Amino acid sequence: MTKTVKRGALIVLEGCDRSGKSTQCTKLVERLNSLKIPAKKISFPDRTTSIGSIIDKYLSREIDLPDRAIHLLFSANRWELEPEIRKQIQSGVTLIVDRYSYSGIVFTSAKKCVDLGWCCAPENGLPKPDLVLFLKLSLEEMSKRGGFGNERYENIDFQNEVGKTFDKLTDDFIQINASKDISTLTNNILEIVLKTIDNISCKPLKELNFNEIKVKQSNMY
Ligand code: DGP
Repeated sequence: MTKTVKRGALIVLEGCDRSGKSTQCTKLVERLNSLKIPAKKISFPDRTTSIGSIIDKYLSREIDLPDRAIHLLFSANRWELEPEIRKQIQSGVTLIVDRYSYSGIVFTSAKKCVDLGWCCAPENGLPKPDLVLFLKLSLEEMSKRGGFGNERYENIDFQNEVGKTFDKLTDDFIQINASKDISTLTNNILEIVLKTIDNISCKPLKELNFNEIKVKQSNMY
């Protein structure tokens, strides 16, 4: 008799720049692996693909692109990894994803060039995360961490706008106070992630559908 493999969980960490997402994703994968839970990290944008290399040039200001064009490229970057995401999840690997469709929607929407509905449309149908953790950091703390480089979007005014737009989109996010120290934060996040992994058992992976966005449904953790 063939043994059915329990699928992995799709876990997304979102938040403004400098909120510690990448560090927490890495630490989380290490902790899960040390508990013998297969887990891998994925980051968006994935700058290693050909679409990702155009995004990289855009972010480093080497090239300019119209807002709608770059929006669709960020989305295409997620779609090109979609088959791999499904494959990994079905083979039992939990994916810890550093940014996802929510960043895509919010960063374009914060430019105020197109409406939210237009920003959401290309994301519909991508695998829906089992859990979205939003790392929340005040603007004051973000500016203390500072260290913004020369990349596009790396300035406090725009990040402020991004934060406000994320606040409007908190669709079932669990909010995490990102001002805690790194290991306390990892412990907090791990606890929630382990519960999610336990709970998904036989539930199939769903698909994103932003046609009915729920606004303001978050709880501060
Ligand atoms: P990161 O590698 O996480 O630092 O992301 C690079 C920058 O790109 C960061 O300022 C956030 C922004 N970004 C990430 N995903 C998207 C997206 O889907 N669309 C847009 N417009 N910006 C994004």
